[in-house]
Amino acid sequence: MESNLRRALVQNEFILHYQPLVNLETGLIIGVEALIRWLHPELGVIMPDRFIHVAEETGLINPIGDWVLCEACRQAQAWCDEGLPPVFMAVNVAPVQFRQSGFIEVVAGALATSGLEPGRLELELTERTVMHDADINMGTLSALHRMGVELSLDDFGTGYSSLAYLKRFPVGKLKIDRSFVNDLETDPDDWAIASTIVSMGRSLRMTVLAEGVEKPEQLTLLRKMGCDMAQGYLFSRPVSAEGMADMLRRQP
Ligand code: G
Ligand code: G
Ligand code: MN
Ligand code: NA
Repeated sequence: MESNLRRALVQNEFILHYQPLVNLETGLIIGVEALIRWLHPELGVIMPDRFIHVAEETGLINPIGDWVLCEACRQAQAWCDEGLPPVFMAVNVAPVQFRQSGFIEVVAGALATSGLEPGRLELELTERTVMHDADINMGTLSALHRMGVELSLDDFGTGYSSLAYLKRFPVGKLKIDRSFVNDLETDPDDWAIASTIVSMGRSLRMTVLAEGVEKPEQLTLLRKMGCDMAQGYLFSRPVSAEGMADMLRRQP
């Protein structure tokens, strides 16, 4: 697997798909999340769940992650140059990648090469990534924030967050993990967790996004709670760059 991953990188076998991030007040797509896929010459499409952990264990996540950042920024700027409605680009960052020395330079390089405004890039970090050695991470988070890059906490609610750090970190968005959204309309505990995250986010002046929204009933409840944004199959599955461009083109 490791040598296959190395070859995949050299031979350009990775591609990005994109999933819309929707503003619940306007119903408009205001951002997209980049999600990697491996187009294996013999095996076909391989999903990230099957190779990201190997990439993390072998350190290959650094060059792969660098490629993702550059490609996502390039694509966001290309859509903008085509005259499509402006969207921000959300990119997942693995713990190892975030902690590599020179991560800030990689981000700066991706922005400089693509010409993308820093404020249109959002880095998705997990609680696990930022809360581990929180004091050390504060420096990296602050530097990214000073560059103008947006930060979000992915899979929120599944890790452990210190509320003290949540207050201090320059993170602007919480992404409610989809495990709390799955049964939102039938499980009162999930409803309670989701609405607590929404209230907390609002109190801390953060944007809250619900992941994994599949049913209109879930969307109705999230709107009532005051959730700002949503993502999920109800709106669209992750699609190719062309598919995403078509979706943006149809939008006012
Ligand atoms: O793409 P899919 O919808 O199957 O994603 C599965 C998992 O892989 C998710 O947890 C997602 O965050 C992760 N993932 C997808 N693309 C990337 C990427 O570019 N980098 C990292 N580190 N993780 C990714
Ligand atoms: O961990 P992260 O949130 O980065 O990864 C997003 C993952 O969630 C991707 O694998 C994406 O395909 C998946 N996903 C996005 N929307 C939905 C949804 O509505 N339902 C389910 N089950 N998965 C979703
Ligand atoms: Mn994510
Ligand atoms: Na997530």
